[in-house]
Amino acid sequence: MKFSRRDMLKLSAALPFVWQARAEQIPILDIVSRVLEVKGKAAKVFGIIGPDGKPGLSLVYGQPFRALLRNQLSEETAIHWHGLSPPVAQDGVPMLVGEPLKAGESRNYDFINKKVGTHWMHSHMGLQEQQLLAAPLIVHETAKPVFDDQEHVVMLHDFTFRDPAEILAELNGGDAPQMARMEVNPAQPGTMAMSNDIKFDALLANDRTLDDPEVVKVEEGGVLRLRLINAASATNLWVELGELKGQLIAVDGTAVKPISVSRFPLAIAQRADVRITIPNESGAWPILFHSESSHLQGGIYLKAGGGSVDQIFDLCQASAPIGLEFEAMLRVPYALHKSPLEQHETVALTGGDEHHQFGFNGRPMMHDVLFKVKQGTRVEVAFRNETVMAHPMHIHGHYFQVTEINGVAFEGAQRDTILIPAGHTVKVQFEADNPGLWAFHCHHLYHMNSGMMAAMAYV
Ligand SMILES: [Cu+2]
Repeated sequence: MKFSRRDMLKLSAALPFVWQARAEQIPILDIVSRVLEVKGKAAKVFGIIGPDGKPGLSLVYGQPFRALLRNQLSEETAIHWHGLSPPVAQDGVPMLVGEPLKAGESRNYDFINKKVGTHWMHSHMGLQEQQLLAAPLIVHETAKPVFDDQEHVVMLHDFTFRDPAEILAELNGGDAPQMARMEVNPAQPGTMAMSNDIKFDALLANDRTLDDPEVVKVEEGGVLRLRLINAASATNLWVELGELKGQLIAVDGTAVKPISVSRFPLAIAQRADVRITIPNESGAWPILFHSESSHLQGGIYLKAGGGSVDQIFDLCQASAPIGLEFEAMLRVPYALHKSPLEQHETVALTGGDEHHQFGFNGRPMMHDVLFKVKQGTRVEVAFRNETVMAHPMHIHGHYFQVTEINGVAFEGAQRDTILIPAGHTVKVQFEADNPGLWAFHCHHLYHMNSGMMAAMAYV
């Protein structure tokens, strides 16, 4: 095909428009302040609104991660793409690499994304996560669902009307009223568990309380893929499917060998994908989320046909602390590529005195380097919890396999966040394949801001 000069002129005239159209396709993520009504009271919170006006962002596997992040707040922030493994400069931890996003500032993000699954984005700045500065980040396998008739994302938050800075100051000051009583774990006599050291006002599911729940319309006899995200700052959860049965197909966005579930734990920052077959009749079924070791619950309703939604109160019997029985049942569905295992690290989770000071290996940390890894090797980390509380441990930029629980080895799930209950030791292994200075921390916001925030470097 030959172009005439006239064609060339037409083409070059059209080019800026082509370029402009492509530029306009970059999704905009707006970090905003918003007012939420919780139990009849107004609360000022944050949020991240995506290009379709809904929270967060959906991508399709194979697409690069591209976004223009605009900070509409009057304070600085930093957004971490929890579950993706970007180059470290785009990971959103400015205390380690890069700069915070100043008030009114915009920034472009552009990297190759190799992950599918249910992920999320959240502030890595101060205590903003407690003020709901978080949103879903979903990477679909294909543009159209392959297996599931319908899908629904549920983001969970522990909510307080209080200023989180006040809560942290109170914890660090060792004020008694804020501290919950230690409860004995009936499943493991002799061990204590105290993960909910803060009293919350509500458990929100997609910003709603259980007395005014979200009602999701489903098809009689259909299949629903629930993508659950525990975005709580300090609350591990039990998921209760009630009369419904589900197949757990992924944790932290990564496939596991499917297992049947009706009740299972979801620790802080973890995600779970559950396929639920809706009964072949009209009805309404609650999916409930119980706070570990407290009386709060949240939930949503699935409704088919003319089912009626009953009122459920947001208080329930206190649930048992979360152990590792469920984690021990999870398996990777395929053989993993494994580089030679060259490095073994032990990280003791320590602290928890009356001033709520935590740390690793006996000392409080704030972005200190805990250990260094060599690129191209496989690294094992043993988390040994010497405190009386559970800690959801998160390593940025990498995916680890859970390989051992209290001395019992197995081919466990691939995750980015693992709960280490009090007194337990869990080993994980990962490929050191993403050079940088990476955050390595407890995802309990108040532990993280009380010394459980370290880093992992490359040699
Ligand atoms: Cu912790």
